[in-house]
Amino acid sequence: MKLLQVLNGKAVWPPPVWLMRQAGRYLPEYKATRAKAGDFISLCLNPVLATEVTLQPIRKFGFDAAILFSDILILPMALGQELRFAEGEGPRLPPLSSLSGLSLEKAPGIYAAVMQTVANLRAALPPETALIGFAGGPATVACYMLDGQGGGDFPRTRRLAYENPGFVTDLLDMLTEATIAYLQAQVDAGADCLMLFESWAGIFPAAQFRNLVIAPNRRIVAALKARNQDIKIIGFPRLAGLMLGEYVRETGIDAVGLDTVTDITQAIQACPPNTIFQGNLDPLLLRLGGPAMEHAVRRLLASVQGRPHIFNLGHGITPDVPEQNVARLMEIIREN
Ligand code: 1CP
Repeated sequence: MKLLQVLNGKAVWPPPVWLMRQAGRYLPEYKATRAKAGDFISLCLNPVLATEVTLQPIRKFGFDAAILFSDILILPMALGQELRFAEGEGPRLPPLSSLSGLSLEKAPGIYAAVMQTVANLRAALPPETALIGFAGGPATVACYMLDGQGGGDFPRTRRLAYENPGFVTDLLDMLTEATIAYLQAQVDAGADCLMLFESWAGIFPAAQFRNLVIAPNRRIVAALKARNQDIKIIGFPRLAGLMLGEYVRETGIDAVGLDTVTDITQAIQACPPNTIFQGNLDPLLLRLGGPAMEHAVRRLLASVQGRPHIFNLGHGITPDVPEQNVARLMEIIREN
């Protein structure tokens, strides 16, 4: 598996490639399967259909890795918080004001469905395609649990972090333990490596970034590595800015996802030597295609030549991306 070779520090060329949200609404076959499932959550919790949508982009484009089809908010749902996806508006949860009533035993069926999908996937995927298991980072998941929705800068979470830090820390402790168990179960079910999505890491000031993002991520990495000698974990502290180097150093993560705004050459300087990067092509370029995309892809490839690198976007694919641009992207990378 090229992805695992890179995560083990080998400079594979051309680099392995996968795309965040590679299973999604830009693919007509995804929309058809989602319609069959009824709604997004039912799709996530149906092992047969979730396996199918995970495999669709692998069949079509031959990515080097598949990512479990699920969502970071399935974990709060498994812990007992209500979750719904309002059509066209994203997730909605009742904003949390106490931890009572949340526990991993709350909804074991949810947990079991996800693990069944992981097992189906490992059995169905070609041996050269790595299976990535994932969870949201505790700070990012807490943002949705406390604010009840995305779309802004999580004002309730930001206030609570100052006004009731004990509550926020208790929630993060609980989520950290739940995330360790959830990711361990994915490894046991067949995930080849893991990714932690700290998509909203960048909303916190430095001191909170250390307590709420770095410390829980470090605990998760340490616990999983203590139990699984060779497990590799990719972190994605989106919009971490100048905190990126500290994040990589302190968490012990094996590779780090770069958002769109980060200059990869500066990231190389800010992080420990031999840090492995993933990303950071602007998703808008994948929508636009043509010379702008081709130029940026070649420039990114040139800047990582000779390094272990995972080709990806700086954030997820948007539903308006034409499929032929994804096919062209793969051609450019593979003709290198
Ligand atoms: O309508 C649909 O079909 C739903 C769109 C969709 C999809 C395809 C959502 C709703 N989630 C997903 C799948 C998903 N989400 C995956 C599957 C694997 C793949 O990449 O192919 C993964 C890994 C995620 C992770 C996720 N969910 C993140 C972290 C990554 C990121 O994008 O920053 C976050 C923040 C979420 C929350 C979420 N789920 C869905 C939406 C619209 C949102 C974001 C809401 C917001 O803007 O705050």
